[in-house]
Parts: sequence; structure tokens; C-alpha cells
Amino acid sequence: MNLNQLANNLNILCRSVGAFIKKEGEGFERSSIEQKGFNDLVSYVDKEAEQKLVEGLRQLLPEAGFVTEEGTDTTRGERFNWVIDPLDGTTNFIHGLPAYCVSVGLMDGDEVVLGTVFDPNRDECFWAYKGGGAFCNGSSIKVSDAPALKDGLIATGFPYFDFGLTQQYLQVLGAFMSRSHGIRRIGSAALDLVYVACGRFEGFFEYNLNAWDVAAGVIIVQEAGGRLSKFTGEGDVVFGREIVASNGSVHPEMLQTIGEFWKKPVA
Ligand code: 2AM
Ligand code: CA
Ligand code: CA
Ligand code: CA
Repeated sequence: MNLNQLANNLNILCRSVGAFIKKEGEGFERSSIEQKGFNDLVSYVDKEAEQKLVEGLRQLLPEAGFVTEEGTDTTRGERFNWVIDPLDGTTNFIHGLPAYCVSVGLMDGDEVVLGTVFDPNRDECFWAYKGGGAFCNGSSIKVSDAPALKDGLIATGFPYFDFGLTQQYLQVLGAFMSRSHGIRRIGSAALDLVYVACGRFEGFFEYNLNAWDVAAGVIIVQEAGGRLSKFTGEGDVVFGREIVASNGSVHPEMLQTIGEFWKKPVA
């Protein structure tokens, strides 16, 4: 398979779906949103964007299956699977906050080999494939060379409901506040990851994410020279539901800071 050519076609598709989302955001009626669960919003834009992606990706790689947030196609491929978040940052989108993106990764078995994250508001297309380096639009990107947490800007996402974890999460936040340049909370995990890849953030951590939130970002961070792990420092970050991404240098301090306060929830 020619991953470079597939990446080019994937970028074109993500750009076109991103343009659709941005267009629908103009004059978007909040009354059209649905609630999947507590603090779990979805709109017709998420669903239509996903349908467009699935249709386009079926043409690009007919043998691949799908893992998607809105469940347009649940067929699993024997080897290849597209992992799709059609609109990452739905809450931002619904509120007219221009911080959302399209995120699509391709898995070969249990490994992400290709990914694109497109932000239609900044017209930034982040992409990477295994062994090919990471890019934003036409330029090569790499993680920040800041050596220590005290020189770093750290991103996170807040838990959506209380697993009984809010207090320890706030303690982790407090520790990062005093040990880094600061904390940012954008509301799109895919953007958080690619901002680690291009050096805007030194690190990012979040609990309870899904594979579609992170698949594309994972390969982009890897190819940009970053490090990824679960909170414990190891484990599958795509389906593992928790992630730490960093420039590598600040990773040990991040794991240490999280580990001081984070005790596994009672399932
Ligand atoms: P979404 O916008 O695609 O739903 C930000 O913290 C991340 O969490 C985003 O990637 C967002 O993805 C996701 N997210 C938003 N609401 C969520 C919920 N109720 N449960 C789990 N993840 C959610
Ligand atoms: Ca969602
Ligand atoms: Ca998401
Ligand atoms: Ca989504």
C-alpha cells in the first residue's frame, strides 16, 4: 500500500468535510442538537460529516472497516480499520467557538499507520504516516525541545461526569499549575495532540477518551518525535481510554505528577 498517496487523498477528503462543518456552523441552530447522554451532545453536522467521510474512505480503501463515533458503519476490517471522529470538539462547535476539527486515523491491526487532523477554522491540516514524518499543511513539524515541565505548557480535558475522580483530578491540575507555564483546556483532544506534535504544547493528558478521539493524533505525535503512554507509563493509548502525550523530555515529570494524586477509579 502506498501510504503517501493514501495520505494525500485522506487530506483532501478531511479538508472537504471540514469545509462542510465550518459552513454549517454559520447560522447553526442550537435547537437542532441532540443529547446522547449527560454532557454528551451531537448534531446533524456530526452525523452528515461522518457519512461523507465513510463514503469517501470506502472508495480509498475498499477492504478497510470502520470504528466511528456516530456508528455510520460498524463493519470491522480483517486488517485495516478507519478510526473516525467526524467532528472533535462538538461542544465548541455548538457554541460557535472555532476550536474543532475532523480526525481520521487508519489502523493496520493494532497499530495506527496514517492519520489526518484538519482544523477548518485555522486551515491547518496535520498529517502523518508511519515512517514518513509529520506535517502541518506543507511543512514538517516536530515536538518542542523544552527540556523540563517548568518550561512547558500543558493541555488537558476535564472529565465529563464525576467518576468519583473529580477531587483527585483537581489535585493533579493544581500540581501542574504550580509546576509548569500553565494549563490549557481547548475541548478537542485531537487538536491537543497535534499541538503537542507541532510544539505548541509540551504535554497533554486526559482520562476516559475513545479511540476515535486519539487515533490520528497518536501517529502524528509519534512521527513528530513525541512520546505517548497511559498514566502508568505503558499500555495501549488508542483503546486504553487514558493518554499522556509529550515532547518526550517532560514525560517523566508528567507521569510523576499524575501518579502522585491519581488512583485508579473503582470500575
Ligand atoms: P467530541 O467533541 O468528539 O465529543 C475533550 O475533552 C474531548 O472529549 C473531545 O475530544 C470530545 O470529543 C470528548 N468528549 C466530549 N463530550 C464527551 C463525553 N460526554 N464523553 C466522552 N468524551 C467526550
Ligand atoms: Ca461526541
Ligand atoms: Ca472526540
Ligand atoms: Ca466527535
